[in-house]
Amino acid sequence: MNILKITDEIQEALQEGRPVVALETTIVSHGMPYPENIETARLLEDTIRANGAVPATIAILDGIINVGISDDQLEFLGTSKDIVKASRRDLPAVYAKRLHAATTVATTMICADLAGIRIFATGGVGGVHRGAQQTFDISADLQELARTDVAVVSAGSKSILDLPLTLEYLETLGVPILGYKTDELPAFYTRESGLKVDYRVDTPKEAAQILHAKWDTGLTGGVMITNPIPKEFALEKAYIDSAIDQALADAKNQHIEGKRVTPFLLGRVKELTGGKSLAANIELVRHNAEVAAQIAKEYWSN
Ligand code: PSU
Ligand code: MN
Repeated sequence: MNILKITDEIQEALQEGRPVVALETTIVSHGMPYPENIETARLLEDTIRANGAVPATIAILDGIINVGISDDQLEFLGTSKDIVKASRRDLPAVYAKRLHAATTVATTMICADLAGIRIFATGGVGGVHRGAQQTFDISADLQELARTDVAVVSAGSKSILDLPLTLEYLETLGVPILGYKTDELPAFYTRESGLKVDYRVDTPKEAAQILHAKWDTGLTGGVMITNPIPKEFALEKAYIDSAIDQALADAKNQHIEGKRVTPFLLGRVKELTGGKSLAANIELVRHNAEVAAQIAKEYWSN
C-alpha cells in the first residue's frame, strides 16, 4: 500500500542529508482557531527556513500521508470541519477509507519516521491528564515517544495535564527529557513547573550529540526536548492556572471525553484569557521551530 507522498523539495533535502524539521497539523485543525491556525503554520515554515532547515508540514489527505503540503491544502485543513484528529489507532481506517486527517504528535512522529525525518517541532505534547487515575486518559503521544525515533521540541506540557505523573510515565517508558537552556521542566505558558528535567543542554550541538548517542547505540524511541516560552511572552502562573482550572471544570460538567478533551480545553482557555493564551501559544511554537531547525542543522552536520 503506497501511502507516502513527499514533496520534491523535502525529498531532495533528505537525500542530500540536509536538515528537515517536521511540523504537525492537529494544531492547525483542532488546536487553534482560524485564521491564526493558518498564519501560525506559515510562520513556522518561514521560521524553519530562516534558520537554515527545510520545513515538512505533515497531514493525511485522501488517506495519503503528505510530507509537505501546499497553501491550498493548508487552507483546507484550517477551515474544514471534517478533518479527523488522527492518533496511532486511527491510521488504518484513515488510510483504508481515504479520509482527511490532521496528525497529532504521535502520528506526526510515525509519518516523519517513515520519511526519514528525525526532528519535529510542536507546541505541546500530550501527557497524563489530571484524574487519569480514574479516567485512564493518557495521551498516545507518550507511547509513541517510547517507540519511534524522532526528537520532539516542545514547550513542555500544559498544566491541563498532571505534570508529575507525565514525568513518571515517561521515565517508565525510557524517554529522555532534555531542558533547552533550563534545568526546570517548562509548563507551556509558563517557564516554571517546579519539576526538574533529566538533563540540561545549552546548545543545539549538545542536543544533537545526545540524539546521535541514543540512536547510534541502538536505543530506539523518541527524545523530548523542552524549550521554555520566551520570558517576554510567558503568562503569569496564577492567572493561567485559574483559567485552566475553570476549563477543566467546564469539561467535566459538559462530559467532554476522549480525543475531544485536549481541543476543548485549549479552546476554553483561549476564551477565558481573552486570546492571551493563543498569543503565547503562537510565540512558544515559533520559538520551538527556531530551536528545532538549529538542532536539525547540528544533527545533520556530523
Ligand atoms: N497540546 C497543545 N496543542 C495541541 C495539542 C496538544 O498545546 O494542539 C495537540 C497535539 O497534536 C497533541 C494532541 O499530539 O493535541 C494530543 O491530544 P490527546 O491529548 O488527545 O492525545
Ligand atoms: Mn486523551
